[in-house]
Amino acid sequence: MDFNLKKIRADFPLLTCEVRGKPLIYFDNAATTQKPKAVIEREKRYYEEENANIHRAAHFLANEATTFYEEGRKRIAEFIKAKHPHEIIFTRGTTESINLVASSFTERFLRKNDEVVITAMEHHANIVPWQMACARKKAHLKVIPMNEKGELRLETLPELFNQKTRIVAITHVSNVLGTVNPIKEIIEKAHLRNIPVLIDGAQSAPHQKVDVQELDCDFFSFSGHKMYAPMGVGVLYGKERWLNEIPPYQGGGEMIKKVSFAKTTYNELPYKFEAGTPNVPGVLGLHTAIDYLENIGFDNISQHEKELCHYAEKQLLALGFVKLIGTAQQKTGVVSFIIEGIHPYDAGTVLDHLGIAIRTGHHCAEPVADFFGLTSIMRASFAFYNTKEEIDIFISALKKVKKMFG
Ligand code: C6P
Repeated sequence: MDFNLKKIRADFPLLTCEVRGKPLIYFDNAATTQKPKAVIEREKRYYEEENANIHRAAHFLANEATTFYEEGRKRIAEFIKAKHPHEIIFTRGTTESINLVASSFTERFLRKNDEVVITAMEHHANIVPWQMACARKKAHLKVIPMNEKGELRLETLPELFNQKTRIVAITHVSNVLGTVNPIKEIIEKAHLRNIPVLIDGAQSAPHQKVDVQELDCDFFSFSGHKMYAPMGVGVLYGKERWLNEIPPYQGGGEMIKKVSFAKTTYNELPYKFEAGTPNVPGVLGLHTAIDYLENIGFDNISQHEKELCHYAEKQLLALGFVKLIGTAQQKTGVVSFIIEGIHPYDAGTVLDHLGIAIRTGHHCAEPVADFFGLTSIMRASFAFYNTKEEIDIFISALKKVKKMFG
């Protein structure tokens, strides 16, 4: 498909809205993306014409909803190139996907004095669940450090990946620094020691094509709402072997084969990990979002977003009063920065009054802000529907901010 920005923008109703009397400039896409009409319509159609619970009844609507839901699973398996659809577990989002592994995998495999390895640039969703698991099992959390550019210090891996390491959990793309980590290399190094690797793909799946078999990762997690799909639906991919070996995460309906007061046996994959009523319209919306994205093409998406990032960084540096946070060689999606002497919250508030949505704060990655000696950082994060003209308006707005506070 041609990359026609005007046509693409017309697909997103919210992009035509005004905020505080100004045309909206939405640069908070790493937090959540706007939804195309096709996704909104898909959810609406489900509730207007198809609503029923799945896997539970013999009637027409229930059968149809079950078919659509399972077609969604197949589509997602194909999208990330999983070997089997039953390696796709639907969750509420990346956070729940990681909590599932941190709970079930560690229940089965983590013992006293074992180690879990994460990195210095993780979102809290890929720190806290592991801390909780380590506390439960009296194990230790180890951290791959990073340098001032926001790149992982891979020379530390030989020491960090050792006979006590039970799992490595790393982000594919940092939500604060935009760093694209060399996960294939890290996975290869971990596998040399038979250590499984979980990838937090929350910030990569919306921007680049993912092939879990090519990466050879053991687990991969992402959120629907960051890739133009509804909130409340996410994915955990796990290799069949691991999913078979680890215990269920939650108990309830659908995840069982047979229940008696004496004993319960569990369902097969993927249902063993899907207790209770799932987010059926969310899965249908995610299916539609993936069709939409693949129709635009990930090459077009990556190229346009890279151009936006480079353009924004160049314009920000040209201002002369901005410091970029995160200058890794391999970056995507986000541009974080500070203005010396101006609190990000003040700057963010002025931008908001000009119709520009950016995020300020520690972005749920407090250790990253700590590393740079900061408590708050400004972040502009882009989607394929953003434009260079929007960046120009944003840069002019920052000049106003500097005049007001500087
Ligand atoms: N980051 C941001 O503004 P959930 O909330 O489960 O959909 O995703 C959690 C999560 C996990 N890992 C990474 C790398 C993330 O960026 C996020 C979410 C948002 O940066 C909200 S804090």
